[in-house]
Amino acid sequence: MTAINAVTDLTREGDIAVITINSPPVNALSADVRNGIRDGVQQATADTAVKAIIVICAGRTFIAGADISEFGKPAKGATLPELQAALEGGSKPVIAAIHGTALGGGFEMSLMCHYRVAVPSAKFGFPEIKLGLIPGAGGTQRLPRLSGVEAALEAILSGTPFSAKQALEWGVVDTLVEEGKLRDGALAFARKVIDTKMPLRKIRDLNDKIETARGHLEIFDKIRREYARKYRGFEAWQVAIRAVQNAIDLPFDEGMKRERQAFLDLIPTAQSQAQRYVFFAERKVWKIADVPDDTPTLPINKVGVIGAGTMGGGISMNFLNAGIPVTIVETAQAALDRGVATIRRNYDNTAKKGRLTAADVETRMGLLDPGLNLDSLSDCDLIIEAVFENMDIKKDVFRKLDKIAKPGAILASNTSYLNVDEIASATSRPDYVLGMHFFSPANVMRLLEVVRGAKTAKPVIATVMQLARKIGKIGVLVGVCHGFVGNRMLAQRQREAQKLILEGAMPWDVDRVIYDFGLPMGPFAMSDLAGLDIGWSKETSKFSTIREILCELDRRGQKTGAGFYDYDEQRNAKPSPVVEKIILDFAAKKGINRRSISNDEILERCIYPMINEGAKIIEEGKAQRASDIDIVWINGYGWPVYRGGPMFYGDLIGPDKVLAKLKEFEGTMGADFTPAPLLESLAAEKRRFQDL
Ligand code: T1G
Repeated sequence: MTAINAVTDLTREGDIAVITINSPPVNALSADVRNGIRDGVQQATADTAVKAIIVICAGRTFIAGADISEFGKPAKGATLPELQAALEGGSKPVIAAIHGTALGGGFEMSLMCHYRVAVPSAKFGFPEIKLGLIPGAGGTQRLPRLSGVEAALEAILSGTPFSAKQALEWGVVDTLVEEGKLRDGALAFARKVIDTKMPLRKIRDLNDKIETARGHLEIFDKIRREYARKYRGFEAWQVAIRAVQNAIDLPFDEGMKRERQAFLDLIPTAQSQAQRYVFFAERKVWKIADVPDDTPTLPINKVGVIGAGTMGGGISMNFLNAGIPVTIVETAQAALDRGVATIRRNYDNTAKKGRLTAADVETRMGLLDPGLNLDSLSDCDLIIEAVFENMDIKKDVFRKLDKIAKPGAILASNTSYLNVDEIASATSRPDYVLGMHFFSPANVMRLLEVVRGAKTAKPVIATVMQLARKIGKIGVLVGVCHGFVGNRMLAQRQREAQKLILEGAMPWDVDRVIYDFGLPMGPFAMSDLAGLDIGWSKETSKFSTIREILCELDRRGQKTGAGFYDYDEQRNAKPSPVVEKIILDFAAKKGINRRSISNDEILERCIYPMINEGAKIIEEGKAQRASDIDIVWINGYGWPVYRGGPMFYGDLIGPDKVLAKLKEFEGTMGADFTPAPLLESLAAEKRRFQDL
């Protein structure tokens, strides 16, 4: 065994050279790994006794892509074109032996080899699009030559890995070897290559699949139509389509050259920087400073859910999906039946779309135990309360639960605003109480705000974070404050939106700016969807806001066919002359001189106070880091991933510019815009939220 460098070694099995890469955690194609492969292949090629070369990885996976942390930094080590020359351009057959996930640059590196073998569990894919990039080492030129153009476009634009079985069908891999016996299987295949004198098969020379697509521009029109909605506001997807089109229209080397340039041009873009930031931010959320990875966790084998309404039902489905039995409790049979029926209907709809079998539906429903008696929760390991958002009601429920639940059971509230410490104070076990704030629809939305109470024990935190991962959520640890992270910042935007429509804008102006910025909908369309009468009642109504007046007029949102917008039968929204008049009259009565308000002001008034509130949240320690806040907004509120999140956006604009604008607004509109001390210091020290 010869050590090529710290992460690569070379061994000989008779006349076969085996280059083994060992660079945990995912053998990313870092400078060291690239150097190791290049130097290993050159050494093996120079060795006259060697007839074939195998490239294989140690650890849990084949190369899972370029090392994302190297992007944007000065290039070092062997380049990808150099690797191509050593592999594809070499004089001896190179076989890539693949297990785990061959992704991005790792997959491309394997396509530079003459042959590929894999274990059946291996996966292949181009996730670059999720990083605001395109494959930059031949993926857009080589994959279409194997899989055909449509399949290649699908793989590159979806970023979703495909199976080894699919790879075999497409000729991406030449054979599948026995699971767990990759090295032996690769050696046997190399033996066959040598003994049967198989040629140096270069994918670059395979043109039949691209020739059949030549002139069929409809392929690209169709894929553009298909992805236009999903990629509204994104840049890289159009660049990817262009690159694949080049594979058809241009000679291979020209296509490669243009792909490389397009890839290099995308790296410094704000979108790719944002999406790469989010990649690491999504992995940081799980790291809790004072709750180390080896903190003991509690077994969660049975869950109780109180309340079978929209939230209770959705919450239950997460655990049923993970094979965890759920006891769901309601106060009335009718409400219970309605809740259980909704869960079954949701599963039936998923089955209709072919994403579940009828048996899967029955398995999940079989794990659900509906009841009207709280006592049935006495053997649950975790009980989640999802009742009406009222402190007294919640404290009453927790008081009862405290008597019923077994020792060591975790009690969680799905409150979206209320003080979890006060709820915990209703029990004798505040160390086993925390918030688990799901987002509607709870079985779909990925975000879970895990609200840490003042007394919540570390094993309870560790247990719930681990459970979040198990039910497919991204858990973000937040502290107790009104509205936690997401809703607390949302309140800033909603407040300004309400003020803007009095000062001169119309609801549809504000919504258009927020929609064009990249969010799925603006504040007023969102209110209409949720219902304007949440927390409103005729009894308490004082006609003090536009929303109250609309409710009085039974314009309660989409559900009544009218709210801030008028809705047609298909629920398409259109600006409402009725609302326009209500707003103008209301402003006049308030003596407000309306003025024309620019789109920039609308955006800054809606977003900058959110960034400012985010700074306060960090100051108060209600979030561990700025990127956690960004993960909350991307996964809970539809903030576009290509803008990285409110705090990343604040860094992009510059804390100094955000501060200056807030001060300007404060000067004319008062304390709603008073900058957070943290923002002041970041601006003064020319630092960013990311540097914290
Ligand atoms: N670069 C750097 N670090 C990476 C990495 C990568 N490509 N992939 C993973 N990590 C780190 C990650 O941050 C974490 O670190 C640890 O590895 C475990 O990851 C030229 C341009 C492979 C499916 O986009 O999808 O190639 O938090 O927690 O859930 O065309 O990681 O422990 O410190 O995610 O088991 C394309 C990204 C790059 C693949 C494993 N490749 N990775 O998932 O573990 S662009 C990707 C993944 C490219 C070329 C282009 C997943 C995984 P830490 P993890 P996992």
